[in-house]
Amino acid sequence: MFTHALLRLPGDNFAAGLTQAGEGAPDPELALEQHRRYCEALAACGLSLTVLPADPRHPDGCFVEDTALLTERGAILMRPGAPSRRGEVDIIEAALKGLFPEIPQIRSPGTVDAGDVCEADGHFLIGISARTNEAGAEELAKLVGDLGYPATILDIRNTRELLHLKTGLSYLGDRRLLATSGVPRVPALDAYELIEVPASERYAANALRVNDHVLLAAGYPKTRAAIEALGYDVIALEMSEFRKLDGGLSCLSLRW
Ligand code: CIR
Repeated sequence: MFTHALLRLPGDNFAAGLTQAGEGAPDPELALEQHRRYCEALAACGLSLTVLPADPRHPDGCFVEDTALLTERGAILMRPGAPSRRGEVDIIEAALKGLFPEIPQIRSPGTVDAGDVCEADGHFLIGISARTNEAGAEELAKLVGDLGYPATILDIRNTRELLHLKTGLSYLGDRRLLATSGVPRVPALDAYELIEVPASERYAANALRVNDHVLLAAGYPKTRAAIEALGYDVIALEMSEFRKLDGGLSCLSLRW
């Protein structure tokens, strides 16, 4: 069960964030409204929220999930692959200090965005991407290994539509993964039931199981129906403005 979440508001300069989506500039005010509804959804799932103010130095700062990996046994700070995002980690570190006893960090030359890390019941699937390099993935596998968790490294660099591994892969719980066809079918995935997300709905593959609910981007009826058919209660959220910055639903929060 999750009891808490950490988030950061999108700022006035949100539209200056990194993107390859080619879907136009996001509207910062609408982003703020969508963020507010996202916060309401987490609260409805029973979580207490800490919402940090926007940081004008970091237009991508609301995508907090990339900066840290939280596990039941400890936290690990990342070293984001995009130089413009490295400074986002300090404030998250300050917010997590005191909650987690010792927090190691990925070191240079390693880079990891935690959007490349999908935990499936204590097994950590780590993607090597345009943001997470081999040194970072290996260091992270060792760090989660120190916490007693197994890890599998997948190379997603050949799948252009995946910014991060979790862009196309989410753990629903109950040994079920939601996945697009772009995620390499490595043997470690055989331990799970794969719920395939159709190419036309691939943005919906980044979903978030929070306690008794699954948070899902609004507007993807086939994926929603597939998840509901498995018995999950879906909360659909408008994500249009975050999508314009390549942001998935899970990356707006850190949960513990
Ligand atoms: C970036 O390119 O880094 C941000 N504009 C979006 C990051 C989204 N992170 C995620 O989906 N884990």
